[in-house]
Amino acid sequence: MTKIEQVGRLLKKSQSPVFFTGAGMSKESGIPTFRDAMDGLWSDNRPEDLATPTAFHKDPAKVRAFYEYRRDIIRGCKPNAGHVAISDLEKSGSKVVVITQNVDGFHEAAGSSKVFALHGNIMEDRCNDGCPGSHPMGRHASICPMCKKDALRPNVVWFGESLDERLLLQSTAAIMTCDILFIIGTSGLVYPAADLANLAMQRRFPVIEINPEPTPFTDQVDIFLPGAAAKFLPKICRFARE
Ligand code: BJW
Repeated sequence: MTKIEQVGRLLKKSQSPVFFTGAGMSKESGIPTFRDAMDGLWSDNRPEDLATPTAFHKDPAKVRAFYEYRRDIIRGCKPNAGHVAISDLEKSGSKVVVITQNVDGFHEAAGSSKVFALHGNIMEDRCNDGCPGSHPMGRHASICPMCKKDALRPNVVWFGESLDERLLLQSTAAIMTCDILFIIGTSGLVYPAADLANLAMQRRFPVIEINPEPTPFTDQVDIFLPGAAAKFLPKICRFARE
């Protein structure tokens, strides 16, 4: 039996799979990852220069320009076969939960209904001064519609900022109660998200990782599929639905 068949069989038996995804999930959509050496988003930019509250305070124009650049990339891309495979699995009756670190909204766009987007949504803005709510981003807009201050920023979580506590609790609960976990396309270097996957390592359910490169999780998972998410997921999910 191939590894794909093996994983497909495990997924077929599962009632409550969780997919924990990172930037590699959207790589085949054309969105660069964060840390890939050759074409990562930050291979020319240090994260601490762009994705921190301090950076925004120091140079809001530079940070906004970086996010406009990223939004333009996302507007030109769409969910790939991997996102669609996960969504189709849910449509076939499986109680799928997606926990994603990605801010591109592609799991939702592909049709997944239960998505915990831990690091926010890049296509929305919110007020950096704490006005409630988020807004669909306006191109190059920076004035908060509520307080009228020049304080709009992307609705994402920067280094040093806390993640939404409710989302973290819901994600933890999903991992504690799932019966199979997929860790897909994440370097596992950013916390507290990485701790969700670490939590699963004390489990009694299978953990599968899909990534072209080994990560800190690889030695602890049951099955490692070395390669692209968009290549493996359609085959695995199709097998599980048959
Ligand atoms: C493929 C593929 C293909 C390629 N198919 N795969 C504990 C220890 C140490 C530090 C900390 C700690 N706890 C907290 C911290 C501090 C910090 C942190 O984690 N630092 C580490 C970097 C050391 N964390 C925080 O600050 C967090 N907040 C927090 O802890 O609050 C509490 C607090 C408050 C105040 C003071 C102190 C603490 C917030 C973290 C927010 C992260 N935000 C970002 C940016 C989002 C906005 C934006 O998009 O600009 O989120 S950083 C960036 O990394 C982004 C990602 O979601 C995240 C994870 O990256 P990911 O997805 O893993 O991508 P890559 O590029 O790293 O990896 C891609 C992978 O795909 C690779 O493995 C490839 O091989 C693979 N791949 N092609 C499948 N086709």
